[in-house]
Amino acid sequence: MAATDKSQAHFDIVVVGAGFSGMYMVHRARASGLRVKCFEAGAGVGGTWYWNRYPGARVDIESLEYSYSFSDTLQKEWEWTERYAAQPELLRYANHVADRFDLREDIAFETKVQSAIFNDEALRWVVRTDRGGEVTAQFCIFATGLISAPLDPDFPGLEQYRGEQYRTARWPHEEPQFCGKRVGIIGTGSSGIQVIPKVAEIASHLTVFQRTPAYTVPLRNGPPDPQKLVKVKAEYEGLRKLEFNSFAGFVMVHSNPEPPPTKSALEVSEEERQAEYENRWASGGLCLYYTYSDVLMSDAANQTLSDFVRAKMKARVKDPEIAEKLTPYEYPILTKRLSAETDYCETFNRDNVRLVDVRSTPIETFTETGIRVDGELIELDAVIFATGFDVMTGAMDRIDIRGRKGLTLKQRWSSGHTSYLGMMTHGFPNMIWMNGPGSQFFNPILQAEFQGDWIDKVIKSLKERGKTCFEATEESEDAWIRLNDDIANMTLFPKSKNYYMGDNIPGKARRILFYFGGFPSYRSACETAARDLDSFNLS
Ligand code: N01
Repeated sequence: MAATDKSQAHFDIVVVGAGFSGMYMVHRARASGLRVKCFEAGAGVGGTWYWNRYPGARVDIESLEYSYSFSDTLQKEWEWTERYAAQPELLRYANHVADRFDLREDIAFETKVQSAIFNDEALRWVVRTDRGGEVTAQFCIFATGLISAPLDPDFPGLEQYRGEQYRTARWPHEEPQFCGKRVGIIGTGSSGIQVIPKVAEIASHLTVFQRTPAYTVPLRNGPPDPQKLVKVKAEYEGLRKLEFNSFAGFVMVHSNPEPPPTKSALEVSEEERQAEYENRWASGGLCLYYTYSDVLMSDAANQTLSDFVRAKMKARVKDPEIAEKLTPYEYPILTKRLSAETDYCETFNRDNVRLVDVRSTPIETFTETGIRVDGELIELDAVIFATGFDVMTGAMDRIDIRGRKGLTLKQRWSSGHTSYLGMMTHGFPNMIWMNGPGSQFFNPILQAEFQGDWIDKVIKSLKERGKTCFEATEESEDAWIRLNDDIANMTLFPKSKNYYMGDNIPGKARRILFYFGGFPSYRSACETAARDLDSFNLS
């Protein structure tokens, strides 16, 4: 634990968070000669990959793509050992980048930002930390992560429970020992789906408490294809161009999928549609996002893909009753994040694994020794919570952030988050967030690079005009939010309960948290705004 920090200093930029976004921002700012200070709550860099170190944690975008593009030497030299890197390798990569670009010297670790308050007179942000430190900065940048604020487990009787408790999103550095133990896992989103097969292999018995079954697809991980590696490294720039011109920032370089068909799923024959789905399925991972143009827009088109995946899932599970319980029916596929997995469905063929449906019979209570459901006490030595996050807004919401005239961000967002270009909000001058509410749904590392460069460009522009502050106008922000809502309303997202709409947080206003217009249009909106600065109040 570092010593208490009572230092006071002024910086051009304060960055909150040293995950992939914060690390890039530090690098970018320094390259432009700006004085930058980054605060990070964890003891190391890596953000998501620092905290989520549970067994099975792994990325579902190919690592050749889920990696920085800003240094050609870095991307050519780094050797990924798997198509989809596991958490330890991603964390090694983050540390390598921090070392190679000397980022640590500007990062204060184990230091949590408690408040960021705008001083109207000095036109500066005053940032205070839990170590007693206070710094000021012209720009305050939140790189606090999009899926980084885990929900605290909230179950009746939990305080009585005497067994071990773990959260996937705050996994201990010392690996828990499950051998010979009866373990329970609550939650079957992407985290649960990754940890369940791993714990099933070790524990004497595993009970999975499932509320909503998820659509899952095999990841088909493996070592990178050596020929593919040579090809990608020879033409990395070309791959990055393709990614930045794609909708979501990844093209699945190993699977080399055909571009998404521009047709409707309903205008082709049953045979053609099945062949298309089979082809994507065989490629693995998130390839099903590459099917017909209307699977996220039309109920009937979506139904064809939902039915396809349900049948695939059922075929992997021996017991038809368990297969039925595991099969999702209550929401259209892709309106919750598709979970790419390894051996998830097969895990329920094991004798030591039991699936408990807590939708029809919810968890009644925890007791000292386990969990009671439907009148039955299930005795457990350990419970793992994989119960999700307060997505996009949660990490910033947990900090006391105040803009002009003391307006808190919580007040600003009380009837629904708002944002301009997914990076800022009116009333909070020179405050910018990365990969936060209203940002394009995109490969987060590449989006961090784009947004970091954009921030740098705007800062330079302000300087050239002799200005200190920029702040989104109310009108430009309203228009951005309306656009986000309009796009979402053309899709099926509002038709299911999902965290994209804020539905997993009681009381959170329902509004799409991402821009789903595709990266090219997002980039164009950002570039226009940076060019003429018309959509900002400058002071
Ligand atoms: O969280 P989630 P996650 N009683 O919100 C259940 C990324 N990610 O950590 O759906 C019982 O998806 C809840 O049930 P329900 C990825 O973007 C990526 O798994 O609300 N159950 C749900 O099953 C992902 O989408 C990777 O009915 C309760 C689960 O907990 C995002 O992070 C890996 C409950 C939460 O699922 C979040 O995934 C991991 C209760 N009281 C994560 N409360 C990869 O790259 C909640 N649940 C592969």
